[in-house]
Amino acid sequence: PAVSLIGVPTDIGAGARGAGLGPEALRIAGLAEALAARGVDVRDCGNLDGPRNPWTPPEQGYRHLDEVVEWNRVLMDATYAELQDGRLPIMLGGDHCLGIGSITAVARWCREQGRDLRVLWLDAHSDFNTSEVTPSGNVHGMPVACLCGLGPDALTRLGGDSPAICPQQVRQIGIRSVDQEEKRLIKQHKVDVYDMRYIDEAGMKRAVEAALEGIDGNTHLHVSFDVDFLDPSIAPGVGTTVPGGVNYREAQLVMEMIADTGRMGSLDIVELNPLLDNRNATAVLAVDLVESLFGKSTLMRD
Ligand code: DIR
Ligand code: MN
Ligand code: MN
Ligand code: MN
Repeated sequence: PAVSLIGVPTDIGAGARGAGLGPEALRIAGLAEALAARGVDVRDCGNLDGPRNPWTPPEQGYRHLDEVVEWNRVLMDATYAELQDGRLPIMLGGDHCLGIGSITAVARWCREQGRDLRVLWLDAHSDFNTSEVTPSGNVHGMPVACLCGLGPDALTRLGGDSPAICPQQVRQIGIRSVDQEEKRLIKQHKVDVYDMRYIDEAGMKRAVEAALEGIDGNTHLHVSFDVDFLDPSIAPGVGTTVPGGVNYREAQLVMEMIADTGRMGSLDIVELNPLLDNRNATAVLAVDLVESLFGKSTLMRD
């Protein structure tokens, strides 16, 4: 396989500064080298450029909306270009608002290629807020809603058509923090959620099997990996930690099961904030998990 690393150094949609340093933290943790060691052809496209963070309060339910739109426009074009070039884009975030641009591009490409898109959203949060219900105004809490057509035109119509995807294409795993009104929206739009209670009761294996059900050789899997999916004890380098998260073994299992499908076509790694980290441990763990996503087995079976 051939992958392209796209650095998206922004914290424009987050509630804490520092996620903009995520791309460099992932590079320093050896992401490109780890993939190359697995025989992957790696192109590092460097970092995208976008507006600086004005760090102003929300206006009409959105913080930094114009800047969020601009970053996502730039990312959408970059993602689409790498897909057109036959490569698997890996977005090095950056906060999770970037999922709007990356997935809008992936959805367009899949439509043009006649491929079925399935989005796996690995996260502590559902990211399904709208300006009416958001408790924070931070757009990193809204990307799934925007992609499904709920949000400002500038974001829902980033790729022209809206919605970019429908809720039935999304599977969420690891969820344990959903705001009150956001919960109502998730139920109303019937998003398929495998929350921590499901994982505790049925196990991660069953959750991932259910989330991957129905995929076939024509499926493009987009994995949107928010590192707060992981338990804070193993992944402290994130602005919005939530206790009770996915442990190391469960995380490896998810990644290996995704690798086994052979269908992953694009990946976001988001919300990594090295300012809050412990000697870059979270980026190192993310690289370990990406190795598993690309077929490295925990038991070194190959
Ligand atoms: C919270 C936190 N639900 C919000 N969201 C996220 O502000 O909308 N934190 N995504 O990572
Ligand atoms: Mn998220
Ligand atoms: Mn999150
Ligand atoms: Mn591994």
